[in-house]
Amino acid sequence: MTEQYVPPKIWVNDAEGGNKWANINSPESGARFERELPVGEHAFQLYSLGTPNGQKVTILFEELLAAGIKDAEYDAYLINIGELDQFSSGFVGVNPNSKIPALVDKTGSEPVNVFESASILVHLAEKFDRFLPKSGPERTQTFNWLFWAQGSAPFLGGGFGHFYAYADEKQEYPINRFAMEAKRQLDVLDKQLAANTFVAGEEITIADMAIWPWYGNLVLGNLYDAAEFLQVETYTNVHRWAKQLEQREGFQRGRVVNRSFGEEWEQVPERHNAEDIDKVLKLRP
Ligand SMILES: N[C@@H](CCC(=O)N[C@@H](CS)C(=O)NCC(=O)O)C(=O)O
Repeated sequence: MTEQYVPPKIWVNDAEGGNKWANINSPESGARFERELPVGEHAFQLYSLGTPNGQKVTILFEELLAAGIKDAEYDAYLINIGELDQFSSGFVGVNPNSKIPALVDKTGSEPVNVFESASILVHLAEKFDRFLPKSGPERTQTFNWLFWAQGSAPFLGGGFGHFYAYADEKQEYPINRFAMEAKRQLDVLDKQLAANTFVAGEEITIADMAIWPWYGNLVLGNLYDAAEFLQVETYTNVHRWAKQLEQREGFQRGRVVNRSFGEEWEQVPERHNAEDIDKVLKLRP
């Protein structure tokens, strides 16, 4: 049991606390230094990192390209959040919230800044009329599960993942609290996928692309080394769905973009054309 913490009357920024990620945190938003973002030749400029939130968008881009939509070509630049790239004036100019992913869409007369991963998914899905039903109950279902992902995953990542994998000191109370919530969420998803091929019904949608990077990676053993702790194999429907999506070309390609960590064959820090991914996936054993 750690020493009892009594919150002071007024919160103070205790920079001593935390771990190797603590220097990211600050109670203030905004740019910390001047630097422009690089710009490539395609109409879509993505600034991201291959974490689950980043993978959502690169999976959608690669699914669009795999569907033969050539106008979905994009440049993807690495934003290394450990190096504090998200606090450059250029990045903050696109996303005032300083979090990946962020997109600049230059297809119109004026560039459009798009941030928040779900907003980027909707923006691209509407632009290309793919993976988001135009109307009716299927569209509502897609939004239900897309918003479910955005509301739920922070408890998995910022809650469970933070205390189980990243915090220097392992504390029973938060780990118990968030393990319980992570398992409850997996159970919700498992029941939905018992009755449906994909999360929003019988067609793949952007909701699958938002949920797979978190919950698919988790049950496939790719997240936080927590598969055994959470007994993820008991969620058989989530596992079936995760494996099914893992086999798709767009998922295999999208999940490796903007990664500068993991195995050699899953690291494509920058992507400017299909070959950038091809040459790395060739190294896969
Ligand atoms: N709700 C945001 C969350 C994005 C997010 O949390 N990004 C993390 C990486 S996965 C980040 O950029 N963190 C950097 C920081 O907090 O400074 C979204 O869905 O786009």
